[in-house]
Formats: sequence, structure tokens, C-alpha cells
Amino acid sequence: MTQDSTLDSGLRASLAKHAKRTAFASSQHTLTYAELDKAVEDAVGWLAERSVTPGDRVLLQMDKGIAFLLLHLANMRMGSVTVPIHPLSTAQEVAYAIRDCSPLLLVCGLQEDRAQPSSLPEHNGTAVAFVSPSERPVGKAPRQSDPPQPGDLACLLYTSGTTGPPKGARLLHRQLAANIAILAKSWGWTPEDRLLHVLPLFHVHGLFVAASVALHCGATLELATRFEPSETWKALLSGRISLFMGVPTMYHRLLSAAPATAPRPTAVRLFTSGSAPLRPETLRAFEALTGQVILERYGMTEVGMAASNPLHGTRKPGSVGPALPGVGLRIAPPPTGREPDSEDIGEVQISGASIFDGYWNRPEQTEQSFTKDGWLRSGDLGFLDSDGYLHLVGREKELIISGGLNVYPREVETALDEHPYVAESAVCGVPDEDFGEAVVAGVVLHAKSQPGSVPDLEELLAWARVRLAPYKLPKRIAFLTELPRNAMGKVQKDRLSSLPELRGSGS
Ligand code: MLC
Repeated sequence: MTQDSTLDSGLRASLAKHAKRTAFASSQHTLTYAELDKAVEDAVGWLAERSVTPGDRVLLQMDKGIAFLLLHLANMRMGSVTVPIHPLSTAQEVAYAIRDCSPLLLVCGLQEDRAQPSSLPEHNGTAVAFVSPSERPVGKAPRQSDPPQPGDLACLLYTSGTTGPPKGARLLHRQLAANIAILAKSWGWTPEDRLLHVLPLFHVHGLFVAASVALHCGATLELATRFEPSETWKALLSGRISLFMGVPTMYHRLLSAAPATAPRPTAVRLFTSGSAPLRPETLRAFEALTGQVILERYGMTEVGMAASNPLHGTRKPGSVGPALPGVGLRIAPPPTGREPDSEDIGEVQISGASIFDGYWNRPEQTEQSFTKDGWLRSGDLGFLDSDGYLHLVGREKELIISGGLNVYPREVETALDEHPYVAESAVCGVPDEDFGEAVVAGVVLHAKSQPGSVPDLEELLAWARVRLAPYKLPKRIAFLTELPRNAMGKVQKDRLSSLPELRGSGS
């Protein structure tokens, strides 16, 4: 698999070599590569029956399961574009995505508490279809198109980049294929591998770093529909799993739920962690418990994976490792124009074949996200040590990473500010033992709010719950007479985040 491939040609190569090997396993389905190929063809038929053609966006708002995976693989075969969103997105969030990328089709799970099409304020002519997460979508309509080309759009992934409202990052087949090829090699994947997949499928980590690499290597993808610590331990200790990928919250929860007798997952050859910083204490505690050193790596939606601690060689706690092969990693030169010294802190900038193709319909934001000489501005701050290992120390952008999911303060503030009694709000992250960072808010109410009708915490949260997916909701809210500001009038988030009422027991 190279950057001249498409995602489907990579899968077909696995099929040609490993038709009889198990490609997919879950509690309800087991499929060989030959059977997976047929299931993808059926899903292509299902999409074609719904008039999906190459280039059409297909919005997937689905719980994790075989249906999500098959529809994604069918898009990759057909040339239509996967646009995955959080299954618990609110009607407003779904409507935003529909307005932004005008998908031909929105595919929803069947849960009653989900944003139902009738509750969507507008859907621009987007058709809606329902599929149960554990069902195989089957249709017979023949595909009438040529296969997609490496330069075609494969996936739109919503992210807020460094600022502003969510934007669809355009990821082309060749860009994703390039990153998959790098990871397959760097992490020593073979067809003998069996990945325990506990991540959500609607992001780069679960969909590409985990699921796609497994399928492109002829390995077995064992899909758990959600992360559950005791079930995960059972699988890890079963002797059948060779690879596990998690976010730090998952490792933290695995440590808390560890079996009483020292667990030795000796069949697992690699544990990786990403999407949020892994505390060195977590890495050390996991090593002490299991004898395994977690490999930490670094990436982002717009890039895929950029840096990784080595498979063989020193994995440094607190570092995400050197640049992956074929990826350029540099620290922005200081404004004085001199070359950065080793260990100078600056913005991390990235280049390489996997860098995205820009944001959907947003040329200005696309331009702002690149330097003049074409490197991607990550918005993360870090330094390279004398061994070339990257250490991340903070962010230039306002971003909270909660349990591996990005939350943009502005989006939460906008939802709170819409409440008629809220004069203004400010949202920031505070350290949290479980989620790494927790979203919290300071809120100032209008002086004119009627006594007795002033909103309390529950009411404000209920208000926000209609507007924001659950992981974006503030875990704590402080009612303030004014927001902490500097002399220029700018809200001081560092002062806000140190308010005792906003810091939980894990801070
Ligand atoms: C769930 N909740 C969260 C949350 N996940 N709150 C804040 N942050 C999160 N990440 C809420 C729930 O809605 C619930 O709210 C309460 O917290 C308790 O939920 P839970 O049952 O404990 O949550 P769970 O379903 O177990 O989910 C936790 C999790 C999940 C850590 C397993 O968040 C997760 O899968 N995170 C991984 C995200 C990921 O894959 N990121 C990759 C992005 S790609 P209430 O109100 O109902 O009690 C990327 C690039 C890269 O970043 O480099 O990888």
C-alpha cells in the first residue's frame, strides 16, 4: 500500500492474499476477508439503491458496530465520502453538518433518543436512512461508476482546527493511504495480528489508525462496541489479542479496574496511546502492573499520525517520540529569525504526504493553517530534544482535550450565552484524573434576571444539553459576578481555571 493507492485498493490487496483469514470479529459477526469483501459489495448496493454516487457525502451518525464499518468501506469502494459524527450529536449539531457539507444521505442508528430527522430544523434535501448498528446493510443495485482515484476525497472529518466553528477536514485517499502505510511498517503489523478495537469509529484514531491499518495488513479487527474496562481486561488476558490502542482515559480506567492478581497480557505485543497526553505516572503504573511499556504517539485530524515512540528502541515517558518516516517535524523558528536551538519551545509544524487537503469550503481558514512554505501549523507547542524526540508542552490554540475528544471553548460559550439570563460566559479546561482535562465554565448572569427565576446549574446544563453533545457539557459551572479579565479586558482563562469551585478532586 502506497500513497498511489486508494483505501479500497489496499483492502483488496488484503483480500487477494488473505481471503480465508478472519478480517472482522465481534460478539455478533465473524467474517473472513472474502466474506468482508462480499459484505462491502452488499453495502455498496445499499448506498446505490439510495442514489449515492461518487463524490456524494454520506453523513454517518451511528453507534459503533458493523454497519458503520461496512458503510464506510462501501464509500471507499464507491468513491462517495464518509462524514462521521458523534452518535450523540444534538439535532443542532447534525443540522450544522448538513448545512455545511450538504450530504446526499444521513444514516442514523435506531436509538429513540437520537436526533431524529423530524427534529432537525432543516435538512436541505438530505435523505435520511436508518440502520441498526449491528445490521449488515444489503442492497442489490449495481455500482455504475469507476473506482475512486488516489486524489479523490475519501473522508470529511469535522474539527475546529485552531479556532472557529467546526470545519470539515478534507482527507484524500492518497493522504490516508500514505499514513496507513507508514503506520503498518513502523508498528510492525503482520497478518498474524489481532487488534482489540475499543475506540469510537468517528475519528482518525478509531477509523484509520486502528481499523483501517488492521484491514490493510490482513490482520484481524476485533470490534468491541464500547470500551468497558473489565471486558477489556478479559480480552487482553485471553491470549488472542496482540495489539491494543487506547486514549489515556482508557489506560487510567484499566489501572483502576485491574484484576487482583497481577495481569500479564503477554500475548499483546503492543499497547499504544494517543489523542491526548499520557501522564508519565500512568505509563509507569501500567508498566509496573503488566510489564508493558505503552507506546505514545502524536497526531491530529489534519495529518493522521506525525510522531511515534519507536517499536524497538527507547520509549521516553512524556515524549511522543521522533517524526514517523516520511513526516517532517519542526519547531517554528523564533520570531528573531534565528534557527531554534535544541529544546527551544515553539509551535510544532508538520509536512508530508498525509497532510490534509484543506477545509471543506473554507479557503481562508485553510490558508491560515499553513505557513508560507507549506508546513501545517499544528497549534501545539513543543520542543525537540537532542535525540529528535518531540515533547509537547502546551497549545497556542484554545482547545480542551477531554477523554481524547476535542472541545472548543468558544462552541460551549456560544451555547451558554444563548440562554436569556446569561450575560456572558467563559469556558476552560481544568486537570481531571479520569478525562485528563475537564470542561468547566464561569457564568455571569444579567443583572435584570428575575429573582426566583434565575437559572441554576441544572437548568443551565439542561439548556446546554439540547445544543451540545454530552462530552462537551461543562462538568462544573461557577456563577460569578464578573469574569476575571486583564487590563485590556481579555478574559484570563488561567485565573478562571484556578477558581477552587471549578477544580474537582482530581485537580
Ligand atoms: C463520555 N463523557 C465524556 C467523555 N466521554 N465527558 C467528557 N469527555 C469525554 N471524552 C460523558 C458521558 O456522556 C457521561 O455523561 C459521562 O461522561 C460518563 O460517561 P462514561 O460512561 O464514563 O463514558 P464512556 O462512554 O465510557 O466514554 C469515555 C471514553 C470515550 C474515554 C471511553 O470518551 C472515548 O471513547 N474517548 C476516545 C475518543 C477518541 O477516540 N478520540 C480520538 C480523536 S482522533 P453523563 O452526563 O451522561 O453522565 C485524534 C487524533 C489522534 O485526536 O491523534 O488520535
